[in-house]
Amino acid sequence: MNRWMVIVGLVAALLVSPMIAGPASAADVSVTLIAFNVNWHVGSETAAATPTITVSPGDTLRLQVHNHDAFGHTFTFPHFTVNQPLAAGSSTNPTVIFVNITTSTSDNGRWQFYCSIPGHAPGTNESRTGMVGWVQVSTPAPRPTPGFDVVLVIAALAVVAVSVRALHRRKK
Ligand SMILES: [Cu+2]
Repeated sequence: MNRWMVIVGLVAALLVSPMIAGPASAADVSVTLIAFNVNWHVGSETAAATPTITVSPGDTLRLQVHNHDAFGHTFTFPHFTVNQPLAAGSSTNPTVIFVNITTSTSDNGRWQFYCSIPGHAPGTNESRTGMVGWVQVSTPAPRPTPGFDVVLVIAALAVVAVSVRALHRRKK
């Protein structure tokens, strides 16, 4: 084994190694969404209003939707055909509902949810204001499919074999 063989082998390994990791698998994304002061907040009452929740396609968004206000709201999410009433609650005794949303690549994009109580989220369709938030479904940076990885490994091994042979031939 000469040193060229080692060098070519190492270069090939470096080229191929980042491609061997498979695509990110679907995850459960748990989020607490709080209705408070006629705004949506993620995690706590004091978190910023009009939040954006980001998931990857294939993820299941497991929402716990709380109402801390002493009057009713709704959790209304047209893109995912969800429309659930939220009875009055309080900070110490919130009303809680559970909403699971499973995404796919066909959901890629930014989708608005809101509260349908008149005056809480004025506007129409995806451009309401006030008691609104968004779910951003984004595909992570593309990775080669597992089948393509195998092709790359074979190609890299072929490059090594051909290089080694060429070096040997030159020595003779
Ligand atoms: Cu409301």
